[in-house]
Amino acid sequence: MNAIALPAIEFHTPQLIGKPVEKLVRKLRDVQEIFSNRKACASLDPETVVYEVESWFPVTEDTEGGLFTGITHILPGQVGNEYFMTKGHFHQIRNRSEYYFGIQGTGMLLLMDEDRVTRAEKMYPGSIHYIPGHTAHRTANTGNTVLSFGAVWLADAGHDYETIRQQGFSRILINLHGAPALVKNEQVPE
Ligand code: PAN
Ligand code: ZN
Repeated sequence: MNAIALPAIEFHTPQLIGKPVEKLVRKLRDVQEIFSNRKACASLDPETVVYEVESWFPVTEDTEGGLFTGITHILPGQVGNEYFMTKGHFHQIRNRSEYYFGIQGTGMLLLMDEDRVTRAEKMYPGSIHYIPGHTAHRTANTGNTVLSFGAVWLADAGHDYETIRQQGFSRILINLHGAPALVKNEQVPE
């Protein structure tokens, strides 16, 4: 008879638990350059946690066809009128796609193609988002509570943060009179 085992990992909303989950904490001091308003950023405590990522890597990064999973938790907050958000990236292997799914809280997923056309999708518990290849992705917490979302991506995708660090997104998400608005990023070329 075959042994029946518990799965290797469990989904305990909203946390990934079990071995060997790896946890990454991004504080304001780690991500300060992603925010447009540097002055507002400098007035906040650099030790403020902006987001945390819990990931499970069941195979090595060079495993073609392998999958990784993780949960990101973005704290509520703003730098000036810009919501707390992730660094954002293209995948190193550009055609690698990804799924995101909303677990708790509300937010927005920014998607920018290689022609720098940016759109946004609302995130909420139960929302599912297909991120096509060749598309940079960044998430922002637009609510007053923690935004948690799951992700599933290809193990060999890799993360290219440098392109976004240099060129930014063509649009930024700001709190305009109490509601999220996707507006032109004046600090980068169109
Ligand atoms: C996600 C992201 C996570 C954090 O797991 O890595 O939300 O965002 P940054 O990596 O942009 O800081 C994912 O998209 N993986 O591919
Ligand atoms: Zn990704």
